[in-house]
Formats: sequence, C-alpha cells, structure tokens
Amino acid sequence: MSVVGFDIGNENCAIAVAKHGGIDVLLNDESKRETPAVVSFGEKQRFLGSAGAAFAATNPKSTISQIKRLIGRQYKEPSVQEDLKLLPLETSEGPCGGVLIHLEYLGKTWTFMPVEILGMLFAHLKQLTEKNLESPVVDCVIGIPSYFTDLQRREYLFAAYIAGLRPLQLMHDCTATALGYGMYKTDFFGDRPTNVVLVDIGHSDTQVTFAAFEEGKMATLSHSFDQHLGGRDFDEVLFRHFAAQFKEKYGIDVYSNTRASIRLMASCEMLKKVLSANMEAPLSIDCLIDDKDVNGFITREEFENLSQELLERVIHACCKAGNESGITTDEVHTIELVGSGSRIPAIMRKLTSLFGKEPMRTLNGSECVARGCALRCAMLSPTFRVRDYKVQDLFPYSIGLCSDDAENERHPEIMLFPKGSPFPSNDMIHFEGNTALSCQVFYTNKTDFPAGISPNVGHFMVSPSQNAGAETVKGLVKVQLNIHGIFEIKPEKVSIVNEAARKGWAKRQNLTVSRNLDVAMTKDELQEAQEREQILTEQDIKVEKTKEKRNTLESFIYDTRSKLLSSYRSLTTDSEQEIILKNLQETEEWLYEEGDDETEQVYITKLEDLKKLSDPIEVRYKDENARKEATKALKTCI
Ligand code: ATP
Ligand code: K
Ligand code: MG
Repeated sequence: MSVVGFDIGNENCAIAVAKHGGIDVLLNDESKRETPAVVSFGEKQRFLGSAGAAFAATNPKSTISQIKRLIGRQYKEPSVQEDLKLLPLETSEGPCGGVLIHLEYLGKTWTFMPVEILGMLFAHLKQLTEKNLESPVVDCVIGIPSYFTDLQRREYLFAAYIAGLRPLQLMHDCTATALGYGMYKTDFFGDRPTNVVLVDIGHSDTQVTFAAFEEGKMATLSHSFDQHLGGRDFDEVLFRHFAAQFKEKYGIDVYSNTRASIRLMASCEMLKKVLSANMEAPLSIDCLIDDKDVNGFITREEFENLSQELLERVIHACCKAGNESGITTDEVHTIELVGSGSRIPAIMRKLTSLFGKEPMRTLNGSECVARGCALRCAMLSPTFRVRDYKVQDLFPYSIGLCSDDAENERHPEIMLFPKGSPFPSNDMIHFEGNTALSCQVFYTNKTDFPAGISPNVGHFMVSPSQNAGAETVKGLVKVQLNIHGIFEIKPEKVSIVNEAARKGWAKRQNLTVSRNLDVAMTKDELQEAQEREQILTEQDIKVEKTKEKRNTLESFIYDTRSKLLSSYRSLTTDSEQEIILKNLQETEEWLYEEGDDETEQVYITKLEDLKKLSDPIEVRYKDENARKEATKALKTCI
C-alpha cells in the first residue's frame, strides 16, 4: 500500500510519498514539483493540473481555478460573491444554498458542485501518483487549513471519496509542517520545550501556528489565521494601483473588461514576484483595451507603502496566535516562514521586528505540507514502520450545543469542546427529553469567524428506534471531535420511561442519529458524483486513445512513404509503388480533412487497410535482409 500526502492549495498542489529511505516529492507530467489546482473543460476532454493551467487563457469560461475557496461555502456569503467575481464562470445558488457551477461540455450543459471539481483534482493527483509509483493509491493524508469548518472538512472527505481515495486524516497544514520539522529535529535545549512559530502565507490565506517541540513529540499551542490574506491580495493592491493609473493616463477602464482584468491581474502577479528580487519593476501590456499598449513602473518601496494594511494583518495574525499560545515572545526559539506568498521581502522585515529575530526558511516552503502529510500517513498506515513520534494538535474553535426540542424548555447551552481542545477527543453528555434529543451544535466563538461564514456544525436528532408510548427519554451520548476535526454524536445508551413506568436502558443499537446540514452530500449524491467522475474519466481516456491512434496512423503514412522511396525501392514494382503511394496520399488528405475528427476504430481500420498494401513489401524486405545476413555469416565462416 502506498503512503501519500497531498497538499491542495488554492493555487498549487504538491504530492509527497513515503519511501523506505524517506519522503519524496513527486514530479508531474511536466516534471514540476507543484501542480496548478486547475480543471479545464476542453471541447472533448478535461485538462487537469498543468494541462488545465495551459488552457486557462484560451478557455476562461470553462476553466475552474481557486476551487478551495468555494468548498463548503454558501453562495450568498459576501466573500464567496467576491471570489466568484474573479472567476469568469457561470454560477448559481444550489438547493441547499451552496454554489453550483454551470458549463458547456460535450454538447450539453453540466452543473457541478465545487466538491465535484475538487474531486477531479484529487483524481488527477491520485493518477499522477499511481503512474509514478506503479501501484494503486487509496490511503492518504490531506492538508487542510486549520480554519476549515465542519462542513468544509466533510466536503474535503467527499471530494477524496469521489476520487477513490481514503483519507486517514485531514491534517491542519501547519501541524503537518510542524511534524516534518520536529521529526528530524535533534538539537533540543535541556528539558524545556523548543517553541517555534510557523507562518504559512499561501495564495489566498495566512495561517500561524505556535508549536512546542520536545524529544519524540510535538504539540501545537495555538492556531490563528486570516482567511482573506494571501499572495493574491498583494496582486490586487498592484492591480488597483495600475487600474487607477491607466484610467488617468490612457482613459481606459480595466474593470469594465473581464479579459483585460485577467491580463492585468496576471501581469501584477509577475510584477510582484519581480519586486521580491528587485528594487523596482516595469509593467507593460500590449493591446490591453481598444488596442492600447500600456506601460507602468513601480518601486518596491511604493509597493510596500500600498501594502501596509496587508502587512499589518500578517502581524495581527501572529500576535493573536502569540496571545493564545501562553508563551511570550522571549520564549520563541525560531520562526519558520513557509508558503510562496511569504516571499515578499517586507513580510520578512515585519516579522523580524515583531519577534526580534529573523525568521528562517529551513523547510521547503512549497512542499512542507505535503511532506508532513506523507509522514503522518506513514505513521497511521499499518504497512509502514516509523520511529515513534507523538503529534498533539488542537482545535481552533469552541463547539457548543443547545437543545432545540420545541416541546421542551430550551436547554441551556452546553460547552462541548472549548477552543484549544486537543483532538481527537471524546466526551459524554446526558440528555433528557420528550422523545428524542434534538439539538443544534455550533461554533460558539463567533468572533473567530469572518463575517458571513455559518457557525453551524449541524442539527442532530438522537432518537430511540422503538419507543412507542415513551414519555421521557433519558440518554447518554458520546460526542466526539474526530481525527479530521469533524464533530460526531454517537449514542451510548438510553433509558425510556413509558406509561407503564417501566424503566430500562435500551441498547446502543436501538438509537439512531440523524444529522441535518446546511449543504450536505447524501449517500446518493456521492454515488452519483462517483459515477459521473467515472464517465468523465472514461471520456478523457477515450479521447487520449483516439489521439494516439490518429498519431499512429499519421506517422505510419510518413514512415511508409519514406521507406518506399528508399529501403523498399528496389523491392517494389513501379505499379506497386504507384498504388501504395496513392493510397497513402489519399489517407493523408482524408486525415487532414473529413477524417480529422474520427473515432478510434476508424483510425484503426484505416491503418489496417494501408498495412494490407504495404505488409507484403515489408515481408520482402525482411526476407531480403535475412538473406543478406545469412550470406554475410557464411562469408565469415569461410
Ligand atoms: P493556499 O495555501 O492559500 O491554499 P497555495 O498553497 O496554492 O495556496 P502557495 O503556492 O503557497 O499557495 O503560494 C502561491 C502564492 O505565492 C501566489 O500568490 C504567488 O504569486 C506567490 N509567490 C510565488 N512566488 C513569489 C515570489 N517570488 N514573491 C512573491 N510572491 C510569490
Ligand atoms: K501548496
Ligand atoms: Mg498552501
């Protein structure tokens, strides 16, 4: 069984695998260590990862990027609307409030949930891994942001199931990074833990984790985050700057033109990268709008001034995690900076002045999450032996419960897992009610949530399966924050007091739990999505195979023609030559005209037809060669 770690970023994905010598990061089809998180629907097949990114510019309406932002989110949330503005896709609100993506493909309109698109990406990464390892991949550990809600976590699992993966754990990105850091760390100071701050700035978010390392174990002390602060926000600062400048200078409104916006945004991202290594950078785009070529220029200092607010937010996230960690700045041993969004020099400077020491980049900032996940997968997998190492993570939100049984007084709110609880973790709660426990579970520390994200975890009903006539139900249920950070209620036992005043604990099996969600994927929906993925994959394979057969036919034509004019020349009569060349010519013309877009079988048949003509010559050629060889052998004997 393969042991794999996946990091699905908003922009880039990485795959790491555990091999007996250590952890390797895999190369994709383009020999790159990072794969763009892009799914593009071509005319007849999907283009995934790198191929998808290559297609994005020519096919914006059918190309989906930044899918991570839409997972487990509600269409109406203001920040979702903001994100959708960046994607030139057709979208609508789903029946449960989620996002639906509509696009034309294979002559009809398709509607996908974001979880299905994520499933396609997972399937692509799985396929890349299987090709590389030459063995099936099922078990894996997947990195997720620590701020993910219950619903986002569940949707990540569904996406993995669609792709045929079985995540052993969804692991907080920074905890995965910390594991990779701690596992190989050898320099510890006395018996006090070594405290490290991990700062991960990606494409769309920032995560900060304080972690304590000791010999053979690590524990996270706090997580904080800014869900709306990543590399793309710095791009936007430049975008707004130049959009305003171009309006004044050239009288063009970039905002009014989607294509121009996409082009300017891409140029701003490049400009930002140039400014990471240079003190100033030029910008020039040909024919941005109305055939106008635009030029601009900016210094690093100007860029930093424009980014002040964003830079302050990085500091804010660090201070928040610091305050919640229980340690002081003096007790911080090092700061590790990861995620490619952190390559902006001003970020390093700001952090240096905050912590009084310069952050380090000892880890590979774009691979560390995947590597940590692969290590974790190795630890969880029965097929792998890893040195003992204890990982203790904590959950960044408080989880509370309130009963909403209409016929009863509302139960007071119960705190199930306070913020910072270690997990996985279990607890027991008693309940007493009319017929069933009906409760609302939610994240209670609303201030940790950006406005607009639903704090609901779910609505649960725990009811005895046979309780006819019961007046009071007393029960005990187990509440659990599982290994993925997903909340679950599991019935333990229940006592039913019925009219005859008979009391007794019912068996656990006699309790059923149902869960109501804002946006859920039912078993049927999952199955349907899996089947759809199968169909789409088969289509991709079919198109690839057809291309292959078409190419084989094409090269056969060139090859045979050239042989006829050289090595076969002396073995064919003039009329044979004429007939075969004529057929080759005809097939070639057909291939570029009406036969350009045929089925696999048609190309196979065409090839067979041509071979019938050329095979006898081929046989003659082989005989001739054999004869020559034999003569040569005979000569050397003599
Ligand atoms: P997320 O973690 O938010 O889901 P991700 O993991 O895909 O996203 P990364 O690959 O860590 O994100 O970072 C991508 C960001 O890093 C992009 O915004 C990109 O522009 C930025 N970036 C890459 N190289 C540089 C550089 N040299 N200077 C500044 N920014 C850079
Ligand atoms: K990444
Ligand atoms: Mg990332």
